[in-house]
Amino acid sequence: MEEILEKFETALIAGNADASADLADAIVAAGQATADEIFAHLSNAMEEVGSRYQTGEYFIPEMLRSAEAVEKAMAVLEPYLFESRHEQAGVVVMGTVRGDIHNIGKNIIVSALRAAGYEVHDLGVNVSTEKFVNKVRETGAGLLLLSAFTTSTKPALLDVMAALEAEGLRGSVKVVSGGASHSEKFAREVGVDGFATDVKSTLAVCRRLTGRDGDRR
Ligand code: B12
Repeated sequence: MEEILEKFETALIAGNADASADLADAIVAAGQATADEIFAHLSNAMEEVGSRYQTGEYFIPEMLRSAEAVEKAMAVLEPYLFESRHEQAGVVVMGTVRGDIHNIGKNIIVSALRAAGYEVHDLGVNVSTEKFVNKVRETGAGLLLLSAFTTSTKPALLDVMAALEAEGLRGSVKVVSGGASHSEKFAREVGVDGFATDVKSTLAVCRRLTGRDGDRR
């Protein structure tokens, strides 16, 4: 199994969408890999892509090809990952904040939360404050997860926090933020309830904040 997962990681790094989807099929057919193992390889691959970009080995087109490979693979893997779901863990609204279009890390967290049993309403990228607030109200979500990858997103995050307060929703929804170039100090300054850096810590924060019953419905 480990060999298929290694090949899967390599295909993602290479941005080979067809091979990634085929290997995802092989992972599903073998039926042995756990959700944790799959997410670890996905994250490793995208971290490697990020560092190749930073060292100048990769440029924007290569990153976009890897992003597409992740998307194609996730389409195959999501039903398999959901099979491990036993209970409804809570309702989550998630999106990347206004002015920011990064979505790879967000999509990984969305899939991980769904695999862990959360009902996730993914609003996409460059999401306005109004859209976040309306979705939280409409779904009765107990958790709002905000992805923010550039430091210039701080005003957008503060705006969401202020709007939740103004709309009387702050008491009923726990807010968690995360994303590259986002530190614990930054999260504290924004005033969110939790911060996390990867799949494992995000699931742990969500569990802690909801006590597994964060859903208000
Ligand atoms: C890929 C990438 C892009 C791609 C995005 C493609 C896509 N579909 O997402 C493209 C090419 C479009 C892009 C554009 C830009 N980018 Co860019 N990008 C990256 C890069 C290399 C990798 C990001 C990534 O996907 N990482 C892999 C995933 C798996 O990791 P992740 O995103 O961190 O997500 C994990 C965690 O953060 C966490 N997580 C994610 N979301 C959340 C949410 C919550 C609630 C929680 C708890 C956890 C959590 O879990 C995820 C899984 O482990 C990073 C550098 C880096 N090393 O991160 C720069 C980076 C984020 N980009 C950067 C910049 C500056 C830009 C641009 C402004 C570049 C430009 N000059 O045009 C534009 C911004 C456009 C915009 N308005 O948003 C900077 C931000 C710097 C800063 N301090 O603000 C970075 C850090 C690069 C750098 N060092 O300069 N980028």
